[in-house]
Amino acid sequence: AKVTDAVIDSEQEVFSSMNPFAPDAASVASSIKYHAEFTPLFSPEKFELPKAFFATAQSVRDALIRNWNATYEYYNRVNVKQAYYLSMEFLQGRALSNAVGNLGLNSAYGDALKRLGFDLESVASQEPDPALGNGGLGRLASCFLDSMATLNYPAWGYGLRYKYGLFKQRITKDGQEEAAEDWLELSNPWEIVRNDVSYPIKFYGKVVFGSDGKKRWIGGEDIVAVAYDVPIPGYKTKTTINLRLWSTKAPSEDFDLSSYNSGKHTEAAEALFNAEKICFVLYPGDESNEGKALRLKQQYTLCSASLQDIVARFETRSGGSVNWEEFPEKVAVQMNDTHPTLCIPELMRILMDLKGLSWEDAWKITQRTVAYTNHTVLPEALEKWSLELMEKLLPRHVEIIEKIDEELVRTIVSEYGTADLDLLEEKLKAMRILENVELPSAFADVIVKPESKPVTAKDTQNGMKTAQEEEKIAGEDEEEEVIPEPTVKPPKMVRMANLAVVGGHAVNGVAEIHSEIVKQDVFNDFVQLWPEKFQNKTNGVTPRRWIRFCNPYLSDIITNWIGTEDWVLNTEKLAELRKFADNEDLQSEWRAAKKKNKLQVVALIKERTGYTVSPDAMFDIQIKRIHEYKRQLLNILGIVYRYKKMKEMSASEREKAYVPRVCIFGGKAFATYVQAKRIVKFITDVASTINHDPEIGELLKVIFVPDYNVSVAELLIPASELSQHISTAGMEASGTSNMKFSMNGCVLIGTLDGANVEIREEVGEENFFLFGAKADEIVNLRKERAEGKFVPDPTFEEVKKFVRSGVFGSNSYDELIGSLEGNEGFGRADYFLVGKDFPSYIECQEKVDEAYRDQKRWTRMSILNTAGSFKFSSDRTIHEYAKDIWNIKQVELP
Ligand code: B1H
Repeated sequence: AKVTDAVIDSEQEVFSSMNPFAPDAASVASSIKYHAEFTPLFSPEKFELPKAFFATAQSVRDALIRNWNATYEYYNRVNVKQAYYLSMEFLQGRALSNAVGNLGLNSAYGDALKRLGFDLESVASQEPDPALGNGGLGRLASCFLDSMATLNYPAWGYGLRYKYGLFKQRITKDGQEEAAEDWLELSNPWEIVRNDVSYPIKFYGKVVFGSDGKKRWIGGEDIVAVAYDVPIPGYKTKTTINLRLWSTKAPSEDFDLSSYNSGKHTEAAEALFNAEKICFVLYPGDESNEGKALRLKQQYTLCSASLQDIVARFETRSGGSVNWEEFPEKVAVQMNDTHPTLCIPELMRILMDLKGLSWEDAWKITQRTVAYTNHTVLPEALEKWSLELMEKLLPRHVEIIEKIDEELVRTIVSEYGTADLDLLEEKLKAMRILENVELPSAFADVIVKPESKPVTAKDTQNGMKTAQEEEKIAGEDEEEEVIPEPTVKPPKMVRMANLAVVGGHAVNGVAEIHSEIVKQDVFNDFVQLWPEKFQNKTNGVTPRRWIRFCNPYLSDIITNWIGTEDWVLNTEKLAELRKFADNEDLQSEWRAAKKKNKLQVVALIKERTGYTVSPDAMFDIQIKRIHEYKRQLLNILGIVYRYKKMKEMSASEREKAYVPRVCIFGGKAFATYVQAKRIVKFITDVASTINHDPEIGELLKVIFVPDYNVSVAELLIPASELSQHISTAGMEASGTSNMKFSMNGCVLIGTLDGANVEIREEVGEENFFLFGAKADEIVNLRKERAEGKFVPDPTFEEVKKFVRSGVFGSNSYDELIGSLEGNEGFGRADYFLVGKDFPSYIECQEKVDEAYRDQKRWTRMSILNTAGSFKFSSDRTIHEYAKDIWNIKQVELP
C-alpha cells in the first residue's frame, strides 16, 4: 500500500500531540465497526468494500464534525472578520484520503482497516469523484479551501449542491458520449444537512412601495434554499472550515394536496419539481455563454442564500447592537468569476429594502465588501444576460442595476466632460453595465445623442460572426444585387463583468500576463478611472493533495533529502533540492519513484482502454478541457507528423531518431461544442491506427483516457515526464495543471501563456521547452492572415495532406482540417494559429527527444522543476488574497 511508511509514522507522532481526538488503530477499528453496523446503507450480513468505505468515512466524519464545531464556536466567540468564497463550482475530488492525511491519521486508519481485512487505498478508491466543476476554475476553489483551513484563515466556501455531476464521458467509435453522473446514488457521507438553516428565494413577481415608502419585491415564485455543510479540514491543524452548499426545494405548502387527491399527480407536484430542478446539474459550460433562465436562477440562488446567511451571521455576532457600517470589517465576499455577480444588487437590496439603509450607505458597504476575480479574457465567455429575462426574473435587481449604471454614467461624464462627444460616446459604450440601452433620462440633455445608426448583428456578437454572416461571406462571390444589411434590433444586455468591476473594491487576474491583459485590454477604460482596484493574484495548487498525498514515493524522497517534512507547509524549502540536482543517488531514487508511478498508470491504461504500454517509454501528457484554444489539435498533429516520418524510415533509423513515447490525452468536451468533439474523435482515430501498427510497436502509442477527473489526474500527474501547455498565447488565463506537473518533477513544453511564463522564470528557462508566437504578436498574425500574407510551412502542408489521405480511416476530417485553412471567417483561417506554431512545435519536440536520451540531464531538469515550484502553492496565493483583498487575519484555535 502507498500510505504506510516511516515518514507518516513520525508525522503521526508529532500530530497526535496536537490532536485531542488522535485515536489509535484499535479505537479507529471499533469506530469503523460501529458505523458498519449502524449505517443503514447496506444489508447487515455483508461487510464488503463499499460498506467499508462508508463506515470509514463516517468514522472520519465524526472527527471532522468535532473540529468543525470547535472552529465555528471559536469564530463566533471572537467575532473575527471572515472571508466568503462564492463559486458556482467546487471540484473537490475524493475526500477520504485527503481528510485522513490532513488529520495525520494515516497509520491509525491504515492499521485499523488492516485489522478488519481491508487496505486504506482500496477503501478510498470506492469513493465517487463527481464532476461538480468544469475544470481549473472549480479545482482552484477547492485548492483555496484547503489552504484557508491549513493556514487558519477564517474563511468559508459557498456553492450549490448539484444532484448530478457534469457528465460521465464514454469514448466510443463515434467519439465522446455523455451519460448522467449520479454521484449521490449511495448518499454522500461528507455532508451534514442543516434543515434549520434555510432561506426563502424569490423569482419573478413585482416591485411595489410599502407603507413606509420603501420598495418591496412581492409575489412571484418562492422557493427555499437549504444548507448542506461539508467540513474542510486543514493540514496539521484543528481548524476545520466549512463549504456550505445550497440545495433547493419548494416550500411545503406548495404541494397541492387537493390536485393530488383529485388524481392530478403531476400538476400537484409541479412546484416541487420546479424548485428542485434548479440544483439538478452543474451548467456544463466552460467559457461559453449558453443556457439561460435556469442558469440565472442558479446564480441568484447562490448569491441570495449565501448573502442572507452572511447577513444573519453578522447580526447574530453583533449581539443587540448592529452597526451596518462595520459589515465590511467583518465580511469579505470574493466572487469567483462573474457567475456570482448578482451578489452586488442582492446585498444592496437586502441593506436598503430589508434593513432600511440609504442608497449611499448601502453602496459604500457593498463596494467595500465584494471583490471580483476574472478567469478568462475570451470575449464569448464574458457573461451577459438579457435585460428582458432579468427584468422578468429579478425585477428589483434590475432597478438597482439601472441605478448603478446611471451613477456610472454620471462618473464617466464628469471624468471625460462633454467637449469631445466622440470620446465620451466611446467610453460610455465600453464601460456601461447596460448595453444597447438608452442613456438614463437625466443625461438626455447633457449628451446630444449621435444619430442612432442601425446596429447589425456584428455589433452584438463580440466580433464573432453569426451563422447568417458566415453564409453571407460564403455566398459573397455569387451575390449580384446589393441587398441592404438586415437591421436587427440590438438586444438589451446586462454586462456582468462591468457590474463586477464597478461594484467591487478589487479586481484581479490569475497570472501576471493575464492580469496585464486584463488591465491593458479587457478593462482598460476602468483602469484609467480606478487604477488602484486592479491586482494580480497568480493561482496556486495545494501541495497536500497535489504532491504529498498523490505522490508518496516522491514526497518521501524530498523529505529525506531536505531532512524535514516542513516543505508541505513551507514550499520554499523545496528550493533546497537544487543543490542535489546532479547527485547520482538522488537521481536514481528520483527515477525509481517515477517508474513506480508510471507502473500504476500502465495498469490504469490497460483497465480503461485495453491498451498495453511500456513503462520505459516517455510519458507525455495533455489533460484539460478540450478546447480549440488549448490546442489538443496541435499536439495530435505533431504526433501524426512524427508517425509519418517514422513510416518513411527503416526500423534502425526510426529507433535512432526517436525516443519511445506514450502520448496520453484526457479531458471532456462541452456536450454541444461540435469542434471539440471532432478533436476527441480524431485523437481516438489516430490512436487506433498507430497503436495497431506493428512497424511502430512501442516507439509510439496514443492513449485517450476516458472520463478524466481529479482522481485520474492524481494518478497521471506523478507519472508524467513531459506535459503539454500549448495554448495560443494570451488565451489561457493561468492554467493550474501546469503547476501540478512541475511540482511533481514533470518538464513542461509550452507557449509563453498564463502561468507558464512564471513557471519558466522559477524553474529556469533551460528546464522548460518553449515554442510558439508571443501574446503581443497574435493580433498582427491574424491580421496578416486575413490579408492573405500567411505562408504555411511545408511541414504543416505535409501533415494535413497525410491526414486527408485516409490513413486514419475513411474520414477525411474536412471540418477539422478545413478550420486550419483559408484566410477569412470564423471557424476557418486557423484562428488559434495551429499552422503558425506548428514548425516551432515540431522543432521543440525534437529537442525534447534529444534531452530525454540523456537521462542524467533529464532527471536534473525534473528535479529543478520540483525545486522551482515553491511559488505555486495555493498557500502563497491565499496569503496574498488575505492581505491585499480580504484584510483578514490568521486565527489559531486555542
Ligand atoms: C477558467 C472559466 C470558466 N476561466 C465559464 N473561465 C464557465 C468560465 O460555466 N461557465 O460558464 C466555467 C469556467 N474557467 C479557467 O480558470 C481558465 O481557463 C484557466 O486558465 C485558469 O487556470 C482557471 C483558474 O483560474
